[in-house]
Amino acid sequence: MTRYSVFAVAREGLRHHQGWGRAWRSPEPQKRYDTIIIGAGGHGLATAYYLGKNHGIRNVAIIEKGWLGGGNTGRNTTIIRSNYLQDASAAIYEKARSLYETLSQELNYNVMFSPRGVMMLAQTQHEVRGYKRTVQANLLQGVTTEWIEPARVQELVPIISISGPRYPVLGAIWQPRAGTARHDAVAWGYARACSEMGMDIIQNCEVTGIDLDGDRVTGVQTTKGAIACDRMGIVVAGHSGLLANMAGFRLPVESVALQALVSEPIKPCLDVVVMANTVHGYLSQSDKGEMVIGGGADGFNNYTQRGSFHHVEETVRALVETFPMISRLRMLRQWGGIVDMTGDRSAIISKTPVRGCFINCGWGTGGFKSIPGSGWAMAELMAKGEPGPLAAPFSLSRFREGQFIDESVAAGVAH
Ligand code: FAD
Ligand code: PYC
Repeated sequence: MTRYSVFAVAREGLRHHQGWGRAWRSPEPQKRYDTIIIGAGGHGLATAYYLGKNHGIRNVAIIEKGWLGGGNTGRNTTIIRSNYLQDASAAIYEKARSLYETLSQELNYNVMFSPRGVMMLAQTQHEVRGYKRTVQANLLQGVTTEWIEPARVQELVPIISISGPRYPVLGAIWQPRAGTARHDAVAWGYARACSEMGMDIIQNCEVTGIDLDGDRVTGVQTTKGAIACDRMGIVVAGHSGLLANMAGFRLPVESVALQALVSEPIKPCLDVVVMANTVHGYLSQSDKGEMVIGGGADGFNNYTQRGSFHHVEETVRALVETFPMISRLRMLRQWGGIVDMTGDRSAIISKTPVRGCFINCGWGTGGFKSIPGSGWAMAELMAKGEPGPLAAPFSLSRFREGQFIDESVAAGVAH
Protein backbone atom coordinates (compact mmCIF):
# COMPACT_ATOMS: atom_id res chain seq x y z
CA MET A 1 0.00 0.00 0.00
CA THR A 2 1.31 3.45 -0.86
CA ARG A 3 2.14 5.53 2.18
CA TYR A 4 0.58 8.97 1.71
CA SER A 5 3.08 11.79 2.21
CA VAL A 6 4.25 14.99 0.62
CA PHE A 7 6.95 12.92 -1.15
CA ALA A 8 4.35 10.51 -2.55
CA VAL A 9 2.30 13.44 -3.88
CA ALA A 10 5.41 14.97 -5.48
CA ARG A 11 6.48 11.62 -6.99
CA GLU A 12 3.03 10.97 -8.40
CA GLY A 13 2.81 14.54 -9.68
CA LEU A 14 5.96 13.90 -11.72
CA ARG A 15 4.53 10.71 -13.25
CA HIS A 16 1.04 12.06 -13.99
CA HIS A 17 -0.56 10.27 -11.03
CA GLN A 18 -0.28 6.86 -12.71
CA GLY A 19 1.04 5.07 -9.65
CA TRP A 20 -1.68 5.42 -6.98
CA GLY A 21 -2.96 1.99 -5.93
CA ARG A 22 -6.43 1.22 -4.62
CA ALA A 23 -6.89 2.22 -1.00
CA TRP A 24 -8.28 -1.21 -0.02
CA ARG A 25 -8.66 -4.62 -1.63
CA SER A 26 -12.10 -5.96 -2.63
CA PRO A 27 -11.67 -9.73 -2.30
CA GLU A 28 -14.20 -12.53 -2.62
CA PRO A 29 -15.02 -14.07 0.77
CA GLN A 30 -13.05 -17.07 2.06
CA LYS A 31 -14.89 -20.05 3.50
CA ARG A 32 -13.96 -19.22 7.08
CA TYR A 33 -12.44 -16.51 9.27
CA ASP A 34 -11.56 -16.37 12.96
CA THR A 35 -13.71 -13.27 13.28
CA ILE A 36 -16.56 -11.76 11.29
CA ILE A 37 -17.77 -8.21 11.75
CA ILE A 38 -21.19 -7.54 10.21
CA GLY A 39 -21.45 -3.91 9.03
CA ALA A 40 -18.72 -1.78 7.49
CA GLY A 41 -19.80 1.51 9.03
CA GLY A 42 -17.41 3.48 11.20
CA HIS A 43 -18.04 1.33 14.29
CA GLY A 44 -17.57 -2.00 12.47
CA LEU A 45 -14.40 -0.85 10.73
CA ALA A 46 -12.95 0.71 13.90
CA THR A 47 -13.69 -2.52 15.79
CA ALA A 48 -11.80 -4.52 13.17
CA TYR A 49 -8.93 -2.02 13.16
CA TYR A 50 -8.40 -2.15 16.96
CA LEU A 51 -8.82 -5.97 16.96
CA GLY A 52 -5.80 -6.04 14.66
CA LYS A 53 -3.82 -3.21 16.16
CA ASN A 54 -4.41 -3.71 19.90
CA HIS A 55 -4.99 -7.48 20.05
CA GLY A 56 -3.18 -8.97 17.02
CA ILE A 57 -6.41 -10.54 15.65
CA ARG A 58 -6.16 -10.16 11.88
CA ASN A 59 -7.96 -13.10 10.31
CA VAL A 60 -11.05 -10.91 10.06
CA ALA A 61 -13.78 -10.31 7.47
CA ILE A 62 -15.95 -7.21 7.56
CA ILE A 63 -19.18 -7.93 5.70
CA GLU A 64 -21.23 -5.06 4.31
CA LYS A 65 -24.53 -5.28 2.47
CA GLY A 66 -24.01 -2.02 0.57
CA TRP A 67 -20.87 0.04 0.23
CA LEU A 68 -18.59 0.79 3.17
CA GLY A 69 -19.56 3.93 5.05
CA GLY A 70 -22.87 4.09 3.14
CA GLY A 71 -25.03 3.80 6.27
CA ASN A 72 -25.28 6.43 8.98
CA THR A 73 -21.52 6.95 8.94
CA GLY A 74 -21.79 8.64 5.55
CA ARG A 75 -25.07 10.40 6.37
CA ASN A 76 -24.40 12.23 9.61
CA THR A 77 -23.68 15.86 10.38
CA THR A 78 -20.21 14.97 11.78
CA ILE A 79 -20.42 16.63 15.19
CA ILE A 80 -17.75 15.36 17.60
CA ARG A 81 -18.01 16.28 21.28
CA SER A 82 -17.78 14.61 24.67
CA ASN A 83 -19.91 16.91 26.86
CA TYR A 84 -22.16 14.13 28.19
CA LEU A 85 -23.48 14.01 31.74
CA GLN A 86 -22.86 10.51 33.05
CA ASP A 87 -19.36 9.25 33.91
CA ALA A 88 -19.60 6.16 31.69
CA SER A 89 -20.54 8.27 28.66
CA ALA A 90 -17.96 10.98 29.32
CA ALA A 91 -15.27 8.28 29.51
CA ILE A 92 -16.04 6.64 26.18
CA TYR A 93 -16.86 9.84 24.28
CA GLU A 94 -13.74 11.59 25.58
CA LYS A 95 -11.61 8.55 24.68
CA ALA A 96 -13.07 8.80 21.18
CA ARG A 97 -12.55 12.55 20.95
CA SER A 98 -8.96 12.24 22.07
CA LEU A 99 -8.31 9.45 19.51
CA TYR A 100 -9.77 11.75 16.82
CA GLU A 101 -7.08 14.31 17.64
CA THR A 102 -4.37 12.06 16.14
CA LEU A 103 -6.43 9.78 13.90
CA SER A 104 -5.13 11.24 10.63
CA GLN A 105 -1.53 10.55 11.65
CA GLU A 106 -2.40 7.14 13.06
CA LEU A 107 -4.20 5.97 9.91
CA ASN A 108 -1.98 7.93 7.49
CA TYR A 109 -5.28 9.22 6.09
CA ASN A 110 -6.62 12.74 6.40
CA VAL A 111 -9.91 12.46 8.29
CA MET A 112 -10.05 16.27 8.40
CA PHE A 113 -10.63 16.46 12.15
CA SER A 114 -11.45 20.10 12.82
CA PRO A 115 -11.58 20.96 16.53
CA ARG A 116 -13.38 24.22 15.85
CA GLY A 117 -15.46 24.14 19.03
CA VAL A 118 -19.04 23.04 19.67
CA MET A 119 -21.59 25.09 21.60
CA MET A 120 -25.00 24.01 22.84
CA LEU A 121 -27.25 27.00 23.35
CA ALA A 122 -29.35 27.40 26.47
CA GLN A 123 -32.63 29.03 25.47
CA THR A 124 -34.73 28.20 28.54
CA GLN A 125 -33.99 28.44 32.28
CA HIS A 126 -34.27 24.68 32.41
CA GLU A 127 -31.42 24.36 29.90
CA VAL A 128 -29.31 26.90 31.80
CA ARG A 129 -29.55 24.75 34.92
CA GLY A 130 -28.98 21.52 32.98
CA TYR A 131 -25.89 22.73 31.10
CA LYS A 132 -24.34 24.36 34.18
CA ARG A 133 -24.72 20.99 35.86
CA THR A 134 -23.05 19.27 32.88
CA VAL A 135 -20.12 21.71 33.02
CA GLN A 136 -19.58 20.76 36.68
CA ALA A 137 -19.85 17.05 35.89
CA ASN A 138 -17.40 17.43 33.00
CA LEU A 139 -14.94 19.21 35.29
CA LEU A 140 -14.93 16.16 37.58
CA GLN A 141 -14.62 13.81 34.58
CA GLY A 142 -11.62 15.63 33.08
CA VAL A 143 -13.61 16.84 30.05
CA THR A 144 -12.90 20.48 29.21
CA THR A 145 -16.15 22.41 28.84
CA GLU A 146 -17.20 25.81 30.09
CA TRP A 147 -20.35 27.86 30.61
CA ILE A 148 -20.33 31.02 28.47
CA GLU A 149 -22.56 34.09 28.69
CA PRO A 150 -24.63 35.48 25.78
CA ALA A 151 -22.06 38.18 24.90
CA ARG A 152 -19.40 35.50 24.35
CA VAL A 153 -21.87 33.46 22.27
CA GLN A 154 -22.42 36.52 20.06
CA GLU A 155 -18.67 37.04 19.73
CA LEU A 156 -18.09 33.44 18.65
CA VAL A 157 -21.15 33.34 16.37
CA PRO A 158 -21.63 36.75 14.70
CA ILE A 159 -24.61 35.48 12.64
CA ILE A 160 -26.66 34.61 15.72
CA SER A 161 -29.53 36.69 17.07
CA ILE A 162 -29.33 36.35 20.84
CA SER A 163 -32.43 38.39 21.63
CA GLY A 164 -35.09 36.29 19.92
CA PRO A 165 -38.65 37.10 21.03
CA ARG A 166 -39.55 33.55 22.08
CA TYR A 167 -36.21 31.94 22.82
CA PRO A 168 -33.44 34.46 23.62
CA VAL A 169 -29.98 32.96 24.06
CA LEU A 170 -29.28 32.78 27.80
CA GLY A 171 -25.79 31.30 27.51
CA ALA A 172 -24.22 28.09 26.26
CA ILE A 173 -22.09 25.12 27.14
CA TRP A 174 -18.91 25.44 25.09
CA GLN A 175 -16.38 22.70 24.35
CA PRO A 176 -13.44 24.32 22.58
CA ARG A 177 -11.70 21.07 21.45
CA ALA A 178 -14.88 19.52 20.07
CA GLY A 179 -15.65 19.90 16.36
CA THR A 180 -16.15 17.90 13.18
CA ALA A 181 -14.37 15.44 10.86
CA ARG A 182 -15.00 14.29 7.30
CA HIS A 183 -17.39 11.38 7.82
CA ASP A 184 -16.54 9.19 4.81
CA ALA A 185 -12.84 9.74 5.39
CA VAL A 186 -13.17 8.18 8.84
CA ALA A 187 -14.64 5.02 7.26
CA TRP A 188 -12.17 5.09 4.37
CA GLY A 189 -9.16 5.59 6.66
CA TYR A 190 -10.09 2.66 8.91
CA ALA A 191 -10.93 0.51 5.85
CA ARG A 192 -7.56 1.17 4.28
CA ALA A 193 -5.75 0.32 7.53
CA CYS A 194 -7.80 -2.89 7.97
CA SER A 195 -7.07 -3.98 4.42
CA GLU A 196 -3.38 -3.24 4.96
CA MET A 197 -3.43 -5.59 7.98
CA GLY A 198 -4.74 -8.37 5.70
CA MET A 199 -8.41 -8.18 6.69
CA ASP A 200 -11.06 -8.74 3.98
CA ILE A 201 -13.73 -6.09 3.47
CA ILE A 202 -16.57 -7.76 1.56
CA GLN A 203 -18.97 -5.17 0.13
CA ASN A 204 -22.32 -5.81 -1.61
CA CYS A 205 -22.73 -8.89 0.56
CA GLU A 206 -25.79 -9.02 2.80
CA VAL A 207 -25.93 -11.24 5.84
CA THR A 208 -29.23 -13.11 5.56
CA GLY A 209 -28.88 -15.63 8.39
CA ILE A 210 -26.75 -16.50 11.40
CA ASP A 211 -25.63 -20.11 11.90
CA LEU A 212 -25.71 -21.54 15.40
CA ASP A 213 -24.62 -24.79 17.00
CA GLY A 214 -26.73 -24.87 20.16
CA ASP A 215 -26.11 -21.51 21.81
CA ARG A 216 -22.79 -20.86 19.98
CA VAL A 217 -22.33 -18.91 16.75
CA THR A 218 -20.63 -20.81 13.90
CA GLY A 219 -21.00 -18.51 10.91
CA VAL A 220 -23.27 -16.52 8.62
CA GLN A 221 -25.35 -17.06 5.52
CA THR A 222 -24.82 -14.28 2.99
CA THR A 223 -25.76 -13.34 -0.55
CA LYS A 224 -22.26 -14.58 -1.44
CA GLY A 225 -22.64 -17.93 0.34
CA ALA A 226 -21.97 -19.35 3.79
CA ILE A 227 -18.96 -18.09 5.77
CA ALA A 228 -17.85 -19.80 8.98
CA CYS A 229 -16.32 -18.07 12.01
CA ASP A 230 -15.50 -18.58 15.70
CA ARG A 231 -16.48 -15.11 16.80
CA MET A 232 -18.81 -12.46 15.46
CA GLY A 233 -19.56 -8.78 16.04
CA ILE A 234 -22.91 -7.35 14.94
CA VAL A 235 -22.36 -3.65 14.23
CA VAL A 236 -25.24 -2.61 11.98
CA ALA A 237 -26.84 0.43 13.71
CA GLY A 238 -30.47 0.76 12.51
CA HIS A 239 -30.57 -2.89 11.40
CA SER A 240 -29.49 -4.29 14.78
CA GLY A 241 -32.95 -5.62 15.66
CA LEU A 242 -33.09 -7.57 12.40
CA LEU A 243 -29.67 -9.17 12.93
CA ALA A 244 -30.41 -9.97 16.58
CA ASN A 245 -33.61 -11.63 15.41
CA MET A 246 -31.54 -13.82 13.04
CA ALA A 247 -29.41 -14.86 16.02
CA GLY A 248 -32.52 -15.59 18.10
CA PHE A 249 -32.52 -12.79 20.68
CA ARG A 250 -34.30 -9.45 21.09
CA LEU A 251 -32.86 -5.99 21.68
CA PRO A 252 -34.34 -2.99 23.53
CA VAL A 253 -33.80 -0.86 20.41
CA GLU A 254 -36.13 1.00 18.04
CA SER A 255 -35.19 2.09 14.52
CA VAL A 256 -36.24 5.51 13.21
CA ALA A 257 -35.12 7.88 10.48
CA LEU A 258 -33.07 10.96 11.40
CA GLN A 259 -32.81 13.68 8.79
CA ALA A 260 -30.46 16.46 7.75
CA LEU A 261 -30.06 18.96 4.93
CA VAL A 262 -27.51 21.34 3.45
CA SER A 263 -27.91 24.75 1.90
CA GLU A 264 -26.28 26.15 -1.19
CA PRO A 265 -22.63 27.09 -0.50
CA ILE A 266 -21.99 30.61 0.79
CA LYS A 267 -18.92 32.54 1.92
CA PRO A 268 -17.46 31.52 5.32
CA CYS A 269 -19.64 32.95 8.09
CA LEU A 270 -19.67 30.31 10.83
CA ASP A 271 -16.48 28.69 12.15
CA VAL A 272 -17.90 26.81 15.13
CA VAL A 273 -20.68 24.22 15.51
CA VAL A 274 -23.91 25.43 17.14
CA MET A 275 -26.62 23.20 18.54
CA ALA A 276 -29.95 24.77 19.54
CA ASN A 277 -31.71 21.93 21.25
CA THR A 278 -34.82 23.69 22.52
CA VAL A 279 -35.95 25.16 19.22
CA HIS A 280 -34.32 22.09 17.77
CA GLY A 281 -31.82 22.34 15.02
CA TYR A 282 -28.07 22.43 14.68
CA LEU A 283 -25.80 24.19 12.31
CA SER A 284 -22.24 24.20 11.04
CA GLN A 285 -20.56 25.32 7.83
CA SER A 286 -18.83 22.75 5.66
CA ASP A 287 -15.48 23.32 3.96
CA LYS A 288 -17.43 23.76 0.70
CA GLY A 289 -19.43 26.58 2.28
CA GLU A 290 -22.74 24.77 2.67
CA MET A 291 -24.66 25.27 5.90
CA VAL A 292 -25.07 21.76 7.33
CA ILE A 293 -28.39 21.63 9.19
CA GLY A 294 -29.78 18.79 11.25
CA GLY A 295 -33.27 18.14 12.46
CA GLY A 296 -35.00 15.68 14.75
CA ALA A 297 -35.79 12.01 14.49
CA ASP A 298 -39.09 10.76 13.10
CA GLY A 299 -41.72 10.19 15.75
CA PHE A 300 -42.48 6.66 14.53
CA ASN A 301 -40.43 3.54 13.83
CA ASN A 302 -39.38 3.08 10.22
CA TYR A 303 -36.60 2.01 7.86
CA THR A 304 -36.97 4.76 5.25
CA GLN A 305 -33.49 6.02 4.51
CA ARG A 306 -34.60 9.34 3.04
CA GLY A 307 -35.63 12.89 3.92
CA SER A 308 -39.08 14.47 3.89
CA PHE A 309 -40.32 18.01 3.22
CA HIS A 310 -42.10 18.49 6.53
CA HIS A 311 -38.81 17.91 8.41
CA VAL A 312 -37.04 20.52 6.31
CA GLU A 313 -39.83 23.01 7.00
CA GLU A 314 -39.95 22.23 10.72
CA THR A 315 -36.20 22.45 11.20
CA VAL A 316 -35.65 25.62 9.21
CA ARG A 317 -38.66 27.29 10.84
CA ALA A 318 -37.21 26.45 14.26
CA LEU A 319 -33.79 27.85 13.43
CA VAL A 320 -34.82 31.06 11.67
CA GLU A 321 -35.55 32.98 14.89
CA THR A 322 -32.00 32.35 16.17
CA PHE A 323 -30.25 32.49 12.78
CA PRO A 324 -32.37 34.92 10.68
CA MET A 325 -29.91 34.81 7.76
CA ILE A 326 -30.76 31.23 6.87
CA SER A 327 -34.21 32.33 5.69
CA ARG A 328 -32.46 33.73 2.61
CA LEU A 329 -30.66 30.49 1.72
CA ARG A 330 -31.75 27.96 -0.85
CA MET A 331 -31.62 24.40 0.36
CA LEU A 332 -29.58 22.06 -1.81
CA ARG A 333 -30.29 18.53 -0.66
CA GLN A 334 -31.70 16.48 2.20
CA TRP A 335 -31.33 12.89 3.32
CA GLY A 336 -32.03 10.49 6.16
CA GLY A 337 -30.38 7.62 8.00
CA ILE A 338 -31.85 4.87 10.15
CA VAL A 339 -30.74 5.31 13.74
CA ASP A 340 -31.03 2.76 16.53
CA MET A 341 -32.46 4.18 19.74
CA THR A 342 -32.37 2.68 23.22
CA GLY A 343 -34.63 3.86 26.03
CA ASP A 344 -31.83 5.60 27.94
CA ARG A 345 -30.27 7.00 24.71
CA SER A 346 -26.99 5.23 25.44
CA ALA A 347 -25.21 2.59 23.41
CA ILE A 348 -24.93 -1.17 23.85
CA ILE A 349 -21.47 -2.78 23.67
CA SER A 350 -22.09 -6.24 24.97
CA LYS A 351 -21.97 -9.99 25.01
CA THR A 352 -25.26 -11.54 23.90
CA PRO A 353 -27.18 -14.69 24.86
CA VAL A 354 -25.37 -16.39 21.92
CA ARG A 355 -21.80 -17.46 22.76
CA GLY A 356 -19.18 -15.93 20.48
CA CYS A 357 -21.66 -13.27 19.30
CA PHE A 358 -21.13 -9.68 20.44
CA ILE A 359 -23.16 -6.58 19.68
CA ASN A 360 -22.39 -2.89 19.31
CA CYS A 361 -25.43 -0.71 18.65
CA GLY A 362 -27.78 1.86 20.14
CA TRP A 363 -25.62 4.88 19.27
CA GLY A 364 -28.81 6.43 17.98
CA THR A 365 -28.45 10.00 16.83
CA GLY A 366 -24.96 10.46 18.25
CA GLY A 367 -22.53 7.71 17.29
CA PHE A 368 -20.27 9.38 14.75
CA LYS A 369 -18.32 11.09 17.49
CA SER A 370 -17.78 7.83 19.35
CA ILE A 371 -16.42 5.70 16.49
CA PRO A 372 -12.78 5.43 17.65
CA GLY A 373 -13.65 4.88 21.33
CA SER A 374 -16.42 2.42 20.54
CA GLY A 375 -14.17 0.43 18.19
CA TRP A 376 -11.47 0.38 20.87
CA ALA A 377 -13.89 -0.88 23.55
CA MET A 378 -15.69 -3.40 21.28
CA ALA A 379 -12.36 -4.87 20.11
CA GLU A 380 -11.28 -5.37 23.72
CA LEU A 381 -14.60 -7.08 24.51
CA MET A 382 -14.36 -9.37 21.47
CA ALA A 383 -10.68 -10.21 22.00
CA LYS A 384 -10.95 -10.99 25.73
CA GLY A 385 -14.54 -12.22 25.88
CA GLU A 386 -15.17 -9.79 28.75
CA PRO A 387 -15.70 -6.01 28.66
CA GLY A 388 -12.96 -3.62 29.71
CA PRO A 389 -13.74 -0.53 31.82
CA LEU A 390 -14.98 1.52 28.83
CA ALA A 391 -17.53 -1.05 27.65
CA ALA A 392 -18.63 -2.57 30.98
CA PRO A 393 -21.39 -0.04 31.82
CA PHE A 394 -22.89 -0.41 28.31
CA SER A 395 -23.82 -4.07 28.68
CA LEU A 396 -27.26 -5.42 27.71
CA SER A 397 -27.79 -6.52 31.30
CA ARG A 398 -28.26 -2.89 32.38
CA PHE A 399 -31.78 -2.96 31.02
CA ARG A 400 -32.61 -5.97 33.15
CA GLU A 401 -30.91 -4.53 36.23
CA GLY A 402 -32.16 -0.95 35.84
CA GLN A 403 -28.61 0.46 35.59
CA PHE A 404 -29.60 2.98 32.93
CA ILE A 405 -27.16 5.57 31.58
CA ASP A 406 -29.64 8.38 31.01
CA GLU A 407 -28.36 10.70 28.29
CA SER A 408 -31.65 11.96 26.87
CA VAL A 409 -30.52 15.57 27.37
CA ALA A 410 -26.89 15.23 26.27
CA ALA A 411 -27.96 13.35 23.13
CA GLY A 412 -28.96 16.80 21.99
CA VAL A 413 -31.46 15.63 19.39
CA ALA A 414 -35.22 15.47 19.87
CA HIS A 415 -36.52 11.92 19.86
P1 FAD B 1 -23.63 2.59 10.02
O1 FAD B 1 -22.70 3.59 9.48
O2 FAD B 1 -25.08 2.73 9.68
O3 FAD B 1 -23.09 1.18 9.58
C1 FAD B 1 -23.83 -0.03 9.69
C2 FAD B 1 -23.62 -0.80 8.41
O4 FAD B 1 -24.23 -2.08 8.53
C3 FAD B 1 -24.27 -0.12 7.22
O5 FAD B 1 -23.29 0.23 6.27
C4 FAD B 1 -25.26 -1.16 6.71
O6 FAD B 1 -25.36 -1.20 5.29
C5 FAD B 1 -24.67 -2.45 7.25
N1 FAD B 1 -25.65 -3.54 7.36
C6 FAD B 1 -26.92 -3.47 7.84
N2 FAD B 1 -27.51 -4.67 7.73
C7 FAD B 1 -26.61 -5.52 7.19
C8 FAD B 1 -26.64 -6.89 6.80
N3 FAD B 1 -27.75 -7.64 6.97
N4 FAD B 1 -25.53 -7.44 6.25
C9 FAD B 1 -24.39 -6.69 6.07
N5 FAD B 1 -24.33 -5.38 6.40
C10 FAD B 1 -25.42 -4.81 6.95
N6 FAD B 1 -23.62 11.25 15.29
C11 FAD B 1 -22.74 12.15 15.83
O7 FAD B 1 -21.93 11.79 16.69
N7 FAD B 1 -22.72 13.45 15.41
C12 FAD B 1 -23.60 13.91 14.49
O8 FAD B 1 -23.55 15.08 14.13
C13 FAD B 1 -24.56 13.01 13.96
N8 FAD B 1 -25.47 13.45 13.06
C14 FAD B 1 -26.31 12.56 12.48
C15 FAD B 1 -27.17 13.03 11.48
C16 FAD B 1 -27.97 12.15 10.78
C17 FAD B 1 -28.87 12.66 9.70
C18 FAD B 1 -27.90 10.74 11.08
C19 FAD B 1 -28.76 9.75 10.32
C20 FAD B 1 -27.09 10.28 12.11
C21 FAD B 1 -26.29 11.18 12.82
N9 FAD B 1 -25.40 10.76 13.82
C22 FAD B 1 -24.52 11.65 14.37
C23 FAD B 1 -25.40 9.36 14.28
C24 FAD B 1 -24.30 8.55 13.59
O9 FAD B 1 -24.34 8.75 12.20
C25 FAD B 1 -24.43 7.06 13.89
O10 FAD B 1 -24.61 6.84 15.27
C26 FAD B 1 -23.18 6.31 13.45
O11 FAD B 1 -22.79 6.69 12.16
C27 FAD B 1 -23.44 4.83 13.48
O12 FAD B 1 -22.34 4.19 12.89
P2 FAD B 1 -22.38 2.64 12.63
O13 FAD B 1 -21.07 2.24 12.09
O14 FAD B 1 -22.87 1.96 13.87
O15 FAD B 1 -23.57 2.49 11.61
O1 PYC C 1 -24.73 13.83 18.77
O2 PYC C 1 -23.95 15.86 18.63
C1 PYC C 1 -24.69 14.95 18.26
C2 PYC C 1 -25.56 15.17 17.11
C3 PYC C 1 -25.74 16.31 16.49
C4 PYC C 1 -26.62 16.04 15.49
C5 PYC C 1 -26.96 14.75 15.52
N1 PYC C 1 -26.28 14.21 16.54
